[in-house]
Amino acid sequence: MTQSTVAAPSDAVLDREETISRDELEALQLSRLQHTVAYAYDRVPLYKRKFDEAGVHPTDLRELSDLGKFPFTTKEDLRLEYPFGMFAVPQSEVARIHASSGTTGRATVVGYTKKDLADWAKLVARSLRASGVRPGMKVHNAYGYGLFTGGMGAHAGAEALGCTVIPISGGQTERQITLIQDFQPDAILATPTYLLTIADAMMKQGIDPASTSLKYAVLGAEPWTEEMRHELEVTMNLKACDIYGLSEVMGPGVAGEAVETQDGSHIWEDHFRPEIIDAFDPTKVLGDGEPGELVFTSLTKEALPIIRYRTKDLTRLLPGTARPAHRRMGRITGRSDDMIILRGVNLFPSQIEEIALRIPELSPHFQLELTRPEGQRMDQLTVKIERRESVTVEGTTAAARTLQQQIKIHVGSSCTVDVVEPGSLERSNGKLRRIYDLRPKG
Ligand code: DLL
Repeated sequence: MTQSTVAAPSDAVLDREETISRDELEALQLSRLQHTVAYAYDRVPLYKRKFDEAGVHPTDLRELSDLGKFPFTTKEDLRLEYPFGMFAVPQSEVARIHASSGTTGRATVVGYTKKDLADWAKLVARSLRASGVRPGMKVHNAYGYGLFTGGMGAHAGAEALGCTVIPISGGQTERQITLIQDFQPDAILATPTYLLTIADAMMKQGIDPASTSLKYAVLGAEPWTEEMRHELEVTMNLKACDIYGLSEVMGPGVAGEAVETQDGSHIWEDHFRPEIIDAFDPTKVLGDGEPGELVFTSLTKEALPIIRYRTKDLTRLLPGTARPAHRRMGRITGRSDDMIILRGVNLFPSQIEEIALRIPELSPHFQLELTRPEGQRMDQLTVKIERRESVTVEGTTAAARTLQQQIKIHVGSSCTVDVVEPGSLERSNGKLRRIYDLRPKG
């Protein structure tokens, strides 16, 4: 099989805001934006301080482009205000708290009022529906539950859509497989690399991953490529769509992809105003189509209004298609803080994924190791990648050379390729770590 045989489902009833004109949407954005900046300024001391320092006042926002006058918010701001300094409502009105894992510093804490939770569920429901999920379907939710927004965010959205939710969370892969076989779900929600782990474990058990009941997968929380989509769609015989989001802005469902076009996630612009800025010169707001860093301003959030949040995600804005008024985001090439700079060349793991998956002998399981050998000043990149089960060890020599050459041609970096045995690299349980930086610190 060279492509999935699952068809896009028949039409669904859409939210009114999904079908409005761009003009109507922008008028709605402007009034919501004016409200949000005033609301943030009045209720959150950090915003008052930052706006005053920048010499801007909420009344300066007369048209959408005036947003560019307002200061950015960063993860650092949320960390400094830890835990609840960014909240715009008294704690008694906060219905739920989520937080980032805090592996790279203090956790960032976010809060939601009851209305925020209802809006969030509505937007996840909208995203799932766009990706082919329908009321009445059984949905296997393998995003992690807990402080991470993925599990509970996806759960509430699937319930709001009218699905039967199976809240398995991430991990316990053997059990996931048993439940997929016994409960016969129609859709699965997971990170792309975790779905790969599930497919891989099925094959090890002698189960054909294409034989399950799954027809739709809604995947996100980490960068993935068109090549990975193809891999998963063919291996599992399903339609795989993207879902994007981040906790500081809401969680999953800030943007979602339509199954009929599969051309990038539509940003739900009735709730979020996106901008693209030059990551190196943030004073420059870039036009649609130009690549840069994605910035979001929330338009309806009560507990944690967020103004011009710098996501560090690198992408571009594209015109709406399946939902014409809502612009799409291109695939995220990577995060500016995930970028490897190797002897002056910028490199992202997704570029390696794209190239490796075009080489039939190589599997999608790879990791990148950065080292600086003793006595040398030059950093070295080693791509460790598993061969496909069906290929002999001898058959991998040419594949390794091809990968090395293709990386040199398309990325511009010299690297070493180490083809390893199937199953020898660590498998994903959620967001997969691709980069192992083994260079001496300091
Ligand atoms: O990962 C929320 C989420 C959960 C989205 C489930 C989709 C599905 P955080 O843990 O705050 O929230 O991480 C947010 O993950 O800034 C991106 O770098 C990355 N990310 C999220 N979705 C995608 C995606 C959730 N579809 C960070 N493609 C973001 C690429 C993504 N990267």
